[in-house]
This record gives sequence, C-alpha cells and structure tokens, in this order.
Amino acid sequence: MTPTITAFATSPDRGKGLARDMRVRWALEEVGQPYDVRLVSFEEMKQPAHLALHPFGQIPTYEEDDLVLFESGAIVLHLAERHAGLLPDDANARARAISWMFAALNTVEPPIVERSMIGLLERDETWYAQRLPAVEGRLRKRLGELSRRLGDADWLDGAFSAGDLMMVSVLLRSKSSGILDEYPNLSAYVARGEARPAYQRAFAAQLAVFETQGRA
Ligand code: GTB
Repeated sequence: MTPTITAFATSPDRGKGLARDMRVRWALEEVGQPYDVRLVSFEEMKQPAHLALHPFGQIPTYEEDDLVLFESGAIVLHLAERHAGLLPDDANARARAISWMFAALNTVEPPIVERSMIGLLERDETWYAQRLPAVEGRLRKRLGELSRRLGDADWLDGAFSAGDLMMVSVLLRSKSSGILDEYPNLSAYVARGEARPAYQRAFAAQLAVFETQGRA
C-alpha cells in the first residue's frame, strides 16, 4: 500500500520547505518510495479524526497499512530502517547515524526553534531586545560545536545518511536568522543537502501545494 503523509493545506512558510513534512518527503524521495499526501487545515488538525493519528494535533503523520506514526524523527527512522539508502549496513555506523538523528532533533533543533519563535512571537515585547542576545548565544554555541565536528567533511559520519537528512532539515530553519552564514562549512553542508535530487523533488512537491492551495 502506498503510504500517506499529512501536511499543511496552507503552510505559514508559503512553501519554503520549513514545515516538518519536508523531512519526511525528503526521506521518502531518498529511498524511492512513492507516497500520497493528505492536506489538513489548522482546524482539521484539532478534530477527532486527526487527533486519532496524532495526539498533539500536528503534522506530519504517516499511515502505511495498519501502521500509524507521528513525530518526524520516528517516521524518518522507520523509513530508513525499512529501505536501503539512509542507514549504513555496518551496525556501529548505523548506531552513529541514528545518534546524529537524535542530536539534530534534541540538541540542535531546540535553540534553532527558540530563535525562530522569539522572532515570530516576541518581537514587539519589551523584553525582546534584552532576551535576543542570550537566545542567539545559545544558538551560536551549538552551531559552533557542530561546525567544529563537521570540519571539512561532506557529511557528519562518512556517507550521507538519515543523520545528515535530519541535521540539514533542522539547520535550514536557522537560515533566515543569518546566523548560519557565520559558519561557512555548515552553510556549504546545508547547500549539499539541498542540492540532492531527492531534496529537490521533495521541495518541489511541497511548493506545489502552496502554488495550488496556499495562494487561494
Ligand atoms: N516534534 C514534532 C515532529 O517532529 O513531528 C513536531 C511537529 C510540529 O511541530 N508540527 C507543526 C504543526 O503541526 C508543523 S512543523 N503545527 C501546528 C500546531 O501545532 O497546531 C513546525 C513549523 C511550522 C511552520 C513553519 N514555518 O512556517 O516556517 C516551520 C515549522
């Protein structure tokens, strides 16, 4: 059965690929698995039918036969485990690639989301200017550490893996702050991810949603 994922009917990013269905689409494209997309409105996400799939009323979800998954990390890991191409065969290298997936989601994504949210939600608050340096400091600390580890390598641990897919997906959300540009090797790493044909196909598919639905 062709799996079905859910995505925003009208993504706030206007098709820039920042919503978390993008990483699932990218993984599906990397492994060559065709998929269907069910678009949901913000209202539909909070209705019982969607809450039965996702306890927090969010996207993305993933349905395949009688399996229902939520959490983008769990979905990408599921795809990587069941298809060739996103995890190495060697058991230790596989475990390390999975570590990088968790690092992307648990260690690098939080300061990126914090920076993004303060810009979106707190820009007009009296404390914005006072809080921003600390928030950006936490982000720079993480990106500096990641930049040092990546060095001049193409990918985090040998060949491209689900760890890189997740890390690039997470880093993309920090681009608009301008802070990613301070780390040329990370910018180049993200650009390498974006240049992958599978990424391009996934990006085009989610942009097409905005082109057809989002402009309405
Ligand atoms: N931990 C979960 C996962 O990884 O799957 C988080 C899922 C999540 O945050 N989903 C968001 C959602 O459904 C969409 S991705 N939000 C609706 C809600 O909670 O009611 C977050 C997101 C949204 C928009 C942009 N953007 O426009 O730039 C970027 C990221």
